[in-house]
Amino acid sequence: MQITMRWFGTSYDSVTLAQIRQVPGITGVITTLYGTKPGDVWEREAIAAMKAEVEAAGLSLAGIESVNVHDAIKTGEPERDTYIDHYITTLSRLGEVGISLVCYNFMAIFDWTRSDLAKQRSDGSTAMSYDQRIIDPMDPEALFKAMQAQAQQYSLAGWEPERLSHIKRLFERYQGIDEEQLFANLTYFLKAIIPTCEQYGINMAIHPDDPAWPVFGLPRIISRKEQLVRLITTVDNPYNGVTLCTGSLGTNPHNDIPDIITALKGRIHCAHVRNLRHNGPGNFEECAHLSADGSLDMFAIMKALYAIGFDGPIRPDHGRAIWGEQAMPGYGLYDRALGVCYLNGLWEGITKMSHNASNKA
Ligand code: DNO
Repeated sequence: MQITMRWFGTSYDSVTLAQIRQVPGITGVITTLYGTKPGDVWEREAIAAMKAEVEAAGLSLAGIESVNVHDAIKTGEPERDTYIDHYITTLSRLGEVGISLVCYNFMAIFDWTRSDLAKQRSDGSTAMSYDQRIIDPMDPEALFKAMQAQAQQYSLAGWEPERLSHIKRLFERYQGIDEEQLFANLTYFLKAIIPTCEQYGINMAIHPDDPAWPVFGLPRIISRKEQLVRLITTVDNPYNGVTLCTGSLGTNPHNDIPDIITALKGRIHCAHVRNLRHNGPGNFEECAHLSADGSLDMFAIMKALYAIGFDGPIRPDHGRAIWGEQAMPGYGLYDRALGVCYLNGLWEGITKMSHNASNKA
């Protein structure tokens, strides 16, 4: 596996590539081309410049998160074919520049959703949290505004201010789209782009729904094991894979993550590994990566990844805000760096134990 961190580019991130380089074991970053909207065709020169910037800092560009999918593709509107063509052009340019991993999601309207971006924790840190009882009385516009207000000056991936102005219209476009229709639109998209992925060797890694249940009555199709397995078997091509995000799948206590990892063997193209704490039905908060701080067994998760021979990029994910750091919610340097050290430690232990066991055998 390759240890990486997400980086939001020079203009948006409070964390620099030079800082990331000093986190033990990190050799690459996951980033995206800023200044583009879903549906845009990415310029080859801009992709190459982004890659060169990362490489000049002594890191590799391990993957793109995300090349976002235009709503017309998700809703299956007539313009979808044009936007799929754009997506294919972007993929081929990424491939020409040597990029082999693309993360994306197929969530309707909202990407990851939280009710609080800075919930006070008993250890004195703050972390992002979600409580369905807070979301229920809100309308989507109010949620959007609350997320923006709490994010202060930071731009939140998936919550770009320009989406707010047409949120009502977006909801209209999703009317009548149920889970089956959304799934059919996803497979239509994948079947169209897979030949390009094959040509350039690009792994597509869908990001699970976060939280892993419907919000505002919008359909959700990447929340559970059966849905993930259905996706990889319906478009049964090695390039059609998954981002194993423990913090997203883990929002639902019924999701057995090591079991999901085993079921997705060979199709997990990258992993976001972090912990969270369940506080009650529809209520969770993010926490330190350490197993003891949350509800997920991080050792079991890393062991399952090791057992399936996972060798893609892995990254810590949302951290707490600690030590007074001012940073984008979830994406400060300090707690994610602690997370990296912990994941490294687990992996080293698992690897050495397994080598010792096979030497004895
Ligand atoms: C949140 C992230 C998501 C993720 C996208 C992938 O922090 O995990 O925004 O990057 O859903 O398309």
